Amino acid sequence: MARILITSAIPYINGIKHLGNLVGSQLPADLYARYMRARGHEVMFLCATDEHGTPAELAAAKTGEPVADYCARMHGVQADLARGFRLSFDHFGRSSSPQNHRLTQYFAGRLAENGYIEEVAEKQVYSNADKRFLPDRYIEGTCPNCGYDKARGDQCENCTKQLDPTDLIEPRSAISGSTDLEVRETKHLYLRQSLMKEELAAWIDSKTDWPILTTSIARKWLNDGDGLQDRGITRDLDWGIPVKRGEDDWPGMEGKVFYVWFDAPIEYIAAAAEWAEAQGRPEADWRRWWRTDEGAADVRYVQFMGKDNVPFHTLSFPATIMGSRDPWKLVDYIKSFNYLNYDGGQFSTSQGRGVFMDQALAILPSDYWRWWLLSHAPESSDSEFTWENFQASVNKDLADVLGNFVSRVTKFCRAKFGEVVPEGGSPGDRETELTDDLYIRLRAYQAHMEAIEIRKAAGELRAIWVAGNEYLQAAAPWTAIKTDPETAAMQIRFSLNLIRLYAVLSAPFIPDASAALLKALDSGDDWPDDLPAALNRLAPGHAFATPDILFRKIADEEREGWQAQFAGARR
Ligand code: B3M
Ligand code: ZN
Repeated sequence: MARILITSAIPYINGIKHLGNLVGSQLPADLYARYMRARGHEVMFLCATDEHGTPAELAAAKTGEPVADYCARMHGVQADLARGFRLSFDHFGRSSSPQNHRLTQYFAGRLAENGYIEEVAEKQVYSNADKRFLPDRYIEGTCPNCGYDKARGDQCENCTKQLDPTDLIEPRSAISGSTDLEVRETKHLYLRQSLMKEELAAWIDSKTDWPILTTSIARKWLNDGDGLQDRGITRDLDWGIPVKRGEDDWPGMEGKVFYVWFDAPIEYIAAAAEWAEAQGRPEADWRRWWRTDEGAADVRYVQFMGKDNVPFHTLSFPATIMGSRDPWKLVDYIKSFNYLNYDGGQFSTSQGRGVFMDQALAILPSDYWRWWLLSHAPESSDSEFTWENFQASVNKDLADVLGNFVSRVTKFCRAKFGEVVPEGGSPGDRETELTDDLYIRLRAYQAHMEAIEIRKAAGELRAIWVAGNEYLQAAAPWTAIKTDPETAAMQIRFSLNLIRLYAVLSAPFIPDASAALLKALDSGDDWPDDLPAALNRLAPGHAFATPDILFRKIADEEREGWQAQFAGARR
């Protein structure tokens, strides 16, 4: 038994995530966590909401809530949706937690002690009325290029010209509207990751088994000029983790907070600490996942994320960990994803384009979405969601192949033998052949799951379902029963055991359907380590209940309706 630590990129707090976000991190991480638990490994699966930064402040300003209230509410919304999609986190934390405050300040202190923090003096706009420094996008004024009067300090929305706040004509505070602004000198902290370039490069080079997508992005940023520039890790915002050096105040850093990308990955660690607190467990229980000197040396740590998050996870966060010179666990494997597109374009949160998690669950249960998304995961390239493809996949894979097999077998059994597993004769050549075939397919399925080759795993699982259908078609117990009821009974017993096998193997992809099947069959979910034994698991005389329809088909009109409903922007 191994110990596996799994984290998914933590979703921003400002708004509900779309299906592209879901399939790029949380959902595949859940698949892997479920699979590893099913194989008997000890798993710690963590996620959280990413709550700091300007976007959170702006989103709260829009709804008129204090930002802390906004974040608490949206955390609840995201947690509910995660449950709706059956994401089996051991803990779904918050980057604004006291644990993350402490850890982030601790890391900053360690980095400073080890010479990896530089204090840099910068000139920045200060608002006397607001009594604070203003980030670029909190300054508004007239664009020198096009004359638009609501241009922001970082960019003009009208003509798209990139701006510096000092370029604006008649600049004013976006918070109060005050024009009483001045340029003041202020200090910021920089993480000197350039000092760790060699160390990071050697570390990346040692990861020969990582997906090309991950290492190519890491290498590009490592080697292409600007990639490993020292990064500012502090901001002039109210909402965030106050800049401290461990537990001590940091002179000159009053009123400043850490940059959201500095504290967000530290939340992976903090989420474990939050988990321990929520469970009423001692500190040692979470530290054994994260400190190699306190039990984590044998932990395998796997991260899941979209490709845009790779630079932070291959360079900045490892630099934070390495620079602490403490024995914190570094990631062992990074599974990254390309983008899922929506019907000829991109999913877009800002434009409300595509299907969002809440909308998806309002239409169909989570298994339908899980199956489509995972079996079309954007692994080797971007992939595309279309309603036609979704309909075809659900109708064919889930309803025709898996669903039909289950209902034909159980209904036939109920009609001819009652709701108990019939006895019948001994399995023959056809059953042995299928068992041999399934043995090979099961090995392949397991290998793909272990390698986190999600599409291949889904393909193998589908092939395993198909094999059962073909068997049933060829065995034709509905014909056999007329002349040879013993054989028909054996075939049905074998097929009922196939259903149980399918329920167990499919659980990581479609957990609800799997649980419904196992409940109907009144059986446990132990993994088929011994396949022939697993196919004998439901013994003659074992009672079951005929399950309800597992998956319904999507009709053309329904699909067209959704197409029309989701054609515009989200309202
Ligand atoms: N919140 C971006 C995203 O949701 C960011 C990830 C943080 S991972 C530490 O894609
Ligand atoms: Zn302009």
